[in-house]
Amino acid sequence: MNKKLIIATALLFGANFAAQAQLDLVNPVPQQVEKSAAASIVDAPKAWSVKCDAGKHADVLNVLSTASVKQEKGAQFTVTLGVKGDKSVKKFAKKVPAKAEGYYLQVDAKGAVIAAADESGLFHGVQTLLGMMAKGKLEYCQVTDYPDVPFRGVVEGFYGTPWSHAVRLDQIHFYARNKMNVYIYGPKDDPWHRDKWREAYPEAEGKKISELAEVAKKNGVNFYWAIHPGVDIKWTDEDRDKLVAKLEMMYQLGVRSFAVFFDDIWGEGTKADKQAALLNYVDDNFVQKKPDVAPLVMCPTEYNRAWANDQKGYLRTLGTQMNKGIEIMWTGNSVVHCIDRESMEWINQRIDRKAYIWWNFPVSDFVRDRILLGPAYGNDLDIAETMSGFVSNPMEHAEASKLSLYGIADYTWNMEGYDYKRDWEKAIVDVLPANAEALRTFALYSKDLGPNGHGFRREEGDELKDLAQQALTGNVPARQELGLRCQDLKTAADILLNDDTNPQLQKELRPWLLQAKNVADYGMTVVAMSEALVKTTKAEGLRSVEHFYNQARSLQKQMYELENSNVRHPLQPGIKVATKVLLPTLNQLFAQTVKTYNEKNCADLNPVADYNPFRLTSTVQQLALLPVSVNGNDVTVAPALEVINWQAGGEMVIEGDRPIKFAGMDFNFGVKDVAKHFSLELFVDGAWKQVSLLHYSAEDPVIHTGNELGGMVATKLRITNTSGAEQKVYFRHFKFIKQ
Ligand code: LOG
Repeated sequence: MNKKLIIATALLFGANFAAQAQLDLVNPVPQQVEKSAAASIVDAPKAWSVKCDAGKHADVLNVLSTASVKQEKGAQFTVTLGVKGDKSVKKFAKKVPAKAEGYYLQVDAKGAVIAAADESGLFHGVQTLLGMMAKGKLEYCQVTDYPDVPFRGVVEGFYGTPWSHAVRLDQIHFYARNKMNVYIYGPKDDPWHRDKWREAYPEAEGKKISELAEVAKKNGVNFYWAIHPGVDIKWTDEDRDKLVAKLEMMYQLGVRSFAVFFDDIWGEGTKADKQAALLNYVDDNFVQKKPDVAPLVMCPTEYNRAWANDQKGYLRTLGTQMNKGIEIMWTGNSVVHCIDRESMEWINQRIDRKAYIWWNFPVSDFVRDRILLGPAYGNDLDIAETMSGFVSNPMEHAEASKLSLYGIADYTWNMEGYDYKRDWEKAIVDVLPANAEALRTFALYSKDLGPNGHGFRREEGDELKDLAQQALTGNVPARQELGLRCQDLKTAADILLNDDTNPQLQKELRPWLLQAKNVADYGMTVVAMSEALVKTTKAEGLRSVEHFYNQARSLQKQMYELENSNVRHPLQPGIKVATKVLLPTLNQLFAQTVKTYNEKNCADLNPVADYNPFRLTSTVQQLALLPVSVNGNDVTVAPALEVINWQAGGEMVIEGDRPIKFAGMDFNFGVKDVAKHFSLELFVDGAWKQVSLLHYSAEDPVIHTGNELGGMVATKLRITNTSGAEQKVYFRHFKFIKQ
C-alpha cells in the first residue's frame, strides 16, 4: 500500500478507534501502519515468551524486559525478534524495510514479531511495542517503520548550569523511547569540555561520563563527547597531540563517538584550513584507526548564514578540505532560526555534504527569564533528504525541554507526517500524565521568548486574542471569561506546585509557577476592578475600585519583587510569564479602568502599569535587538553569548524618555585592555560629551567610568568603536546606575 492510502485508511479507522488506538500512543508516529479491519485492541498478555537467536541482542532483550509483562518460557503469547540474517525472523526477511534503523513489527493474537534491518532498528521496534502497551493494551497491526533523518537527537550545548548526572541518565531513556539516536555532550560550562580541554576529567567526573556512554549504548543511543578547543588552541603538533590524547582518554572511559566544536570564538582558532587539517588528522589517526568509533561531527565557527563571510570562503574551505565523512553542524540562517529548503541548499552547496542541523530551540540561555514550554514548529516538512542530522539544543531545564523534544523526535523521524500541535498535546500527557491539564494550561502562557538579541519569537496566547479584544471593548461576559482564564492559570500553578509525580519538572518550573500565580491574581483583581467601576450602585469597602487598585499595585510590586528575589537563577534577569498576550491585555484593562475612574471621580490614580523608559538602538547588528531592563536604579542590557563583530564606527545608544542622572556604570566586553578602542559619550544640553573609560587592572576585562560620571545628567549615552578597525568582543554585561 502506498503511504497516502495508508494514511487515508488510518484516518478511516481513526474515526472508530481514535479514543483507544494504542498505536496513537507511540512517538514518533510510525511511517506505515496497517490495522486489521476488525476491532483489534486487546488486553496485553500477563506473560510472554521471548524468542531470538541464541546469544544475540542482549541489550535489546534487556530493554524488552522493562515491560510490565512477565517473561515465561512456554507462555502462549510469543515475542520473536531478530535482525536480517537471524534464523528467528527468516520468514519475515522480505518485510523488513531496506533502510538503516528500519524494522517491521507485526502483532496478532499469537504474538509479536520484530524483524529489523539492524540492531538500532530492533531497539526501535521494541520501543514501538512497549509504547503501544503504555496503557496495558495491545493493538493488532503491522508496522513498517524507519527514520527520515539519519542522526536525530539532542546536543547539550547551552551556556549555563550543565545538566546533572541523574537528569542525563533520564534523558537518555527518553531519547531511546522516542527513537532519537544521538546525545551530544557539549555543555559550554563544563570546564573539561572547553577551558580545560587539554586536561583529564577528575576521576569522579570521568566515572559519570563512562556511565553515560554505557547507559546510552545499552539503550541504542550514541553518546558523543564534544571538545571545544578553539578559545586558545595553537596550531602546533603539541596541541594537536594533546587533543588526540584527550580523545583517547575519553575513549578509555568508554566514549565511542566524538565531536569537535569551534563556535563562539575568534582569533587563531577560527582558521578554516587549520580546523580542517586538525579534523582530518583526528579522523585519519584516531577515528579510522578504531573500528568502533562513529564518524566525527564538527561545529564550525561560521555556523550560520548571517555570520558566513562568503568572500573569505571559510565554509568552502571546510567543504573542500575536510574529509567527506566528517559531519558539519549548522544552525540555519542565523544563530536561532527555523530551517527551510532554500537555506539547506545554500549551505550544502558550500560544505559539499549534507549539513547536520543544530537547532537552537528550546534553548533559553539567552532568555533566562523564560521557560519555553511551547511546541517545536516552523521547520520545513520536506527537507529530510537535505540533512544528515538534526539535533536540538535544549534548555538547562531538562525535564521541561521534553515538551518540545518529543515533537523534534517525531519531526526528524517522520517529517511529512509531522503535526506539532498533536505532538504537543501528546508530549504534555507523556511528561506529566497525573496533571496534564494543569501543565497544559500553564504551558499556554510560557511559550514566547520575549524581545531578544536573536529576534526569535514564538506564538503565545493566540487562543486568547479574540477574548482579549472583546474584554477591552467593554464586553462584560468576555471580561468575566478573562477573569476565569486567570483563575485557571492560578489553579494550574497551584496544582503543579504540589505535584509530586515529577519532582524534577516541579523544581524547574517553580519560579515561573510562583510568577504565574502573581499574574493570575493580578488578572482577577483587574477584572474585579473593572467590574466595580460599572456596578450600578457604587461598590463600597474592599470591593471598591480604590481597593482593587491598591491590590493590583501590590501585585505588580510582588511580581517585580519575585523577579529580583532568590527564587530566580543567579544569571537570570527576571521571571517572565504570559508576556505576549495575557499580561499586556491585563495592563491595558488596568489602564483603561483607572483612566475612566479618574475621569468620573476627578481622581488621580496612576494608570501606568508597565513602563520602561529606556530604548536601545545600535548600528551593530548583533546588539540592535538586545532588550534593556530596569531593576531599581540599575539599568541593564541583556548579555549576548556569541562573538560580537563590532564594526569600526559602530555605535550603541541608550536613550531615556527624560533626563537621567547617572551614578555609575560598568560593562564587560570579555577582552583585556579593550577600553581604549571605545568611546563613551553622554548627551548633555544638546551636545555629546566624552566620558573616559578605564579598566580596574590590566588583567580585568571589566570597564568602568571615572568619577566625572557621578551626578551627570543626560538624555542618552553612546558607545562607539573609535579604533578604526572591527573589534571582536563578547557582550558579557552592560549596566549603568541612575540616581
Ligand atoms: C552557541 C550555543 C548557545 C546558542 C544559543 C551554537 C552553535 N553555539 O550564540 O552554545 O546555546 O547559541 O544561545 C550559541 O549555537 N551561540
